[in-house]
Amino acid sequence: MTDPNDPIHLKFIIIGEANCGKTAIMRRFTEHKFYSRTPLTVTVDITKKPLTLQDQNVVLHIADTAGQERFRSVTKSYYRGSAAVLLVFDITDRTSFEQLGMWLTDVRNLTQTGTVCALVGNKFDLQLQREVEFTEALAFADDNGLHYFETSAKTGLNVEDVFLNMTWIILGRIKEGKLKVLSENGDVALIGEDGDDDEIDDPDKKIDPSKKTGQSNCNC
Ligand SMILES: Nc1nc2c(ncn2[C@@H]2O[C@H](COP(=O)(O)OP(=O)(O)OP(=O)(O)O)[C@@H](O)[C@H]2O)c(=O)[nH]1
Ligand SMILES: [Mg+2]
Repeated sequence: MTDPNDPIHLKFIIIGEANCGKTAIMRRFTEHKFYSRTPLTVTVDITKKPLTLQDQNVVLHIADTAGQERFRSVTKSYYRGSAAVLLVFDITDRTSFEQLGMWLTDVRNLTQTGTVCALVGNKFDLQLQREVEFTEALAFADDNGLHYFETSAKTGLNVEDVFLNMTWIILGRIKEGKLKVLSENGDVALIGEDGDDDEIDDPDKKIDPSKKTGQSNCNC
């Protein structure tokens, strides 16, 4: 890290099934507001959020992606260079949980080693209508090396925690020299043991999702 007054730009991406609350989480965090009716996201919306952590100024570039299948080929191009992935499902919608494996395959194939991943079970305020138990989601997160949070974009529960925790972890890795920021729009890359940057697109450095289900590129 250099001058703490110079902000570090980090790219976050929010993914998950349509209607699980990705946009609501992003707007709760950036605007402190909740909208009960929101239009579906078409491709990707990027919002910048400045914050200060550990005396370090940071600007998060948050990519809120569309969950609908028809936009997936476009949204896939936004994974690359993300410091953090927030993989969201709706705790009241079992299908959104059952699709997580498919989303994780994209994460493994499209992010670089070192990306921090969080699994976010949203709509906690509707927990009486739960279709996914906390323990089941936590077990899935543990099996796949993900941090697990339950949030409510409606009440604001844990929303800030997700973003701040992920930022905290990334800043720690940057301080340790394990990650470095490549450019102003928040791309990050691993610094290899020999001091060279890992080649992000090297397929040999990717984990083949068909070989092991319990692993991820995410180092969390
Ligand atoms: N009760 C409740 N409703 C929520 C919550 N989060 C989102 N919603 C509602 O769920 C609906 C879908 O939310 P969005 O944020 O638009 O969902 P999305 O994941 O961005 O959907 P796509 O853009 O189509 O991928 C909206 O009516 C939101 O108001 C929450 O925490 N609690
Ligand atoms: Mg949306």
